[in-house]
Amino acid sequence: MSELLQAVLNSEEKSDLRSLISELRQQEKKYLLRNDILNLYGEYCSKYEKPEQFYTASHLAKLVYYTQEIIQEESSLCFIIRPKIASQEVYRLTGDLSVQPMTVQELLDLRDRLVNRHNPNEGDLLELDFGPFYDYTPVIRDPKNIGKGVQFLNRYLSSKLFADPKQWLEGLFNFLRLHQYNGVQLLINQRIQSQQQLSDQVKKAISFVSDRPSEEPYEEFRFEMQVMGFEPGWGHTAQRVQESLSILDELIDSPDPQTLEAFISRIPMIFRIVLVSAHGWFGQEGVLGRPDTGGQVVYVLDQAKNLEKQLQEDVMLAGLEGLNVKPKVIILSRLIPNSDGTLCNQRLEKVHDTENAWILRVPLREFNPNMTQNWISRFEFWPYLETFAIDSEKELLAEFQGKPDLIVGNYTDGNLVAFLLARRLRVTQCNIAHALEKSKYLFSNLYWQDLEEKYHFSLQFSADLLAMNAANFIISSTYQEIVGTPDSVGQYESLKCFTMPELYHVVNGIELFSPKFNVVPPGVNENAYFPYTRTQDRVESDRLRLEEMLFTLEDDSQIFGRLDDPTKRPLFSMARLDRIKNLTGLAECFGQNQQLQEQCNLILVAGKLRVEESGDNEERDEIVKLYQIIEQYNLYGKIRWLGVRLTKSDSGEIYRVIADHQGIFVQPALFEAFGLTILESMISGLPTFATQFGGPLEIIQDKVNGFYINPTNLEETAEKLLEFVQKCGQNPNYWNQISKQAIDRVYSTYTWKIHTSKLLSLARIYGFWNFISKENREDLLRYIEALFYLIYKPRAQQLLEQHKHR
Ligand code: UDP
Ligand code: LCN
Repeated sequence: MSELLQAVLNSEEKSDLRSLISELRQQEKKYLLRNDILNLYGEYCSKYEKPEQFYTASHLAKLVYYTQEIIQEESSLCFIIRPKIASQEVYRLTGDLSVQPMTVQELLDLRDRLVNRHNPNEGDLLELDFGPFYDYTPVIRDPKNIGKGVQFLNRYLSSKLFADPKQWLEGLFNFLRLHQYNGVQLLINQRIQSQQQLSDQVKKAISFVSDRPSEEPYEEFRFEMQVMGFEPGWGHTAQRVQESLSILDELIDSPDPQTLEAFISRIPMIFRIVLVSAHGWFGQEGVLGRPDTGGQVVYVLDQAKNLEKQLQEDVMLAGLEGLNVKPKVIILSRLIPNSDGTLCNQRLEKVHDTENAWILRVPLREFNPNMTQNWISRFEFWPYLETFAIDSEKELLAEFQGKPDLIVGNYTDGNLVAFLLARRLRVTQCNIAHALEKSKYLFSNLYWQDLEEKYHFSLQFSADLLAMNAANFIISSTYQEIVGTPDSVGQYESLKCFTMPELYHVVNGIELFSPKFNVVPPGVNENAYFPYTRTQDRVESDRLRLEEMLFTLEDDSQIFGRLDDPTKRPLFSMARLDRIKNLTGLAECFGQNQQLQEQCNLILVAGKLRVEESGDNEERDEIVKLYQIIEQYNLYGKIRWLGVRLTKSDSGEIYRVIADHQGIFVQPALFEAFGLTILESMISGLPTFATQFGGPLEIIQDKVNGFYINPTNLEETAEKLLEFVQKCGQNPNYWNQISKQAIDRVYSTYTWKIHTSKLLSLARIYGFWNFISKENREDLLRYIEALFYLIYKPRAQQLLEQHKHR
């Protein structure tokens, strides 16, 4: 039984539990979430004047703290307890306070009953269980090591493999023979025919290169190396070749996991990468800030540029330049014929500042030109993914003149396409979620039927389950994206066990302890976003133009509001006008606090100014709401709302102009998966106040290089902002201090260089282990395929039929 419940029941706090339950029974709510439970407990303690110790440190306090949900039934209560990260226990507490553990199935049935969607014929509903497929793969034990998959895998598999030297050496030898570029053999050739020969020749080659000048270019001794059995790929100079061969020599004689990792990271095995970002406007100009087009596009573009750079560096270091090796990165997206002035109707577009990175756009088939010729909301995109993947496969093979070496999916749709492509092409699949929609909408699974018309979560959550289980590895931007924090559930964790009433029950949706998970945060484009103090890199005319645009320009077509006093400290925010971004919440917070209004102006860059110009449900609702708030709190003269689409360089300069005015960046999202704007504002030197719900909690260290806010508590948020502003008034250096620490935080932890070298190293290592251990995932992939055809596809087909009539 739960230790926490047990402790309460075995102490004198049992009677408190009884009275707390009686209070709870007065509540109308049948389903209490953590916040409701904490509030109830707080009220209980103050009503009965409980001492502080009882409120914070009693057994009951601990039970309350770890209880995520309570569901009220007629005569009993169901407690869902999360005693530690990534674990869940469920108990039924009866009226006489006896405790029975509940199975996952019982819990899911109970939830169905709660929404009157229970199927009385037990066993009638499909159960999805991915658990058995992980039974024979290694799992991490300690939750704090979740997200460090590759280190774990390396250690685990190495120890297994090295225990059988014969198998190990054979595997290594076969792996080395595998590599080619455009038909040209790399690493070793036919002159080396056995493992023994490999070992002998390596020693011979080491002694040969050791006698050469360390900086001698590889091309000058290429011929001698070939005679010994070695092809290009070991290094660009004598010294590098010697180092690589010495690592190999050590691996043959006395292998250990670190040496193996160092060796695999040098193997030239990745030259062609596909990054799938399927929905929305994918372009380099004029696309950001639209519904569905935000951080993912920024992330993928920056990632593509940096991957190319890293691949080029690796090619150079491996000594492959003489072979005319040209790494290629393709961003695969959809082609949108009616592209509203953007280049999204262009099949192929070169990525700026790269030699061989491209955006390849593949059109959707013309099921209904009204839909497929235009932008389609990400919530409606599902029916087109399979045919898009089939058509893209042909185009990719033609563009690459062969198969890619790695396919990276982005967001649910891109990840599903990545799965379909990787399955057909037999290529390593990597997933990046960006944001799992399930965490953004409360009860999105329980009430999926009511939300289906607008959001089609049945398709989205199914696609998430399929793609994440199929992926060879997953990269997440934060640890909490996987398993949350001690008091909040992670995004992947939320897909572990849930009900989709009348559709299916997920009893085990994902193995959170699997080594497939790796935390690799993104960076920020350091050419566009840099500290405001770097005046030599700033363009004076841009600064002046943006300063005018932010504070004084009168242009009703794209700017709303005139400031009474433009010199007041600006509170600034920039985001898409999604409900979850909560810019309306920020406006309300500002509206409610007179003192804050006296000290500051509020400046927002967001979406469109007019409902009729928006094609997105949530954006339209938010536009209406923002005007209502401005009216309700009479914010005229104190707020500016810019419905502008900025170029990349303008979006960088805008943060710096706000910093020139000693402004503050506020990110008030109700939930933010990661939050690139936070990196952008911090690197620019802006003190940043960001939501405590989601990724920002890991980016910012509270009160050191930024501040957390709880955007559901408007009064507290306003107070925090005001306190900071007042502190800056008393001590002008305070702003500078936070500003500097924010800049340092980004440069030390969030750079694309760190990201890409880690990503490529992961791709190589997972590729290596797939080859060596002949990991048999065919049963899992067959299960996933079956679910794709039996669940996903029929539902997608239904939606397509609806689209045909639009
Ligand atoms: N952005 C922009 N103009 C806007 C709104 C957003 O250029 O009107 C950019 C912003 O600079 C950032 C990205 O879009 O690079 C948003 O990324 P973030 O991760 O903060 O949020 P998302 O939109 O992905 O949820
Ligand atoms: C999507 C989001 O919602 C953001 O939180 C992320 O920063 C962005 O993608 C990039 O990963």
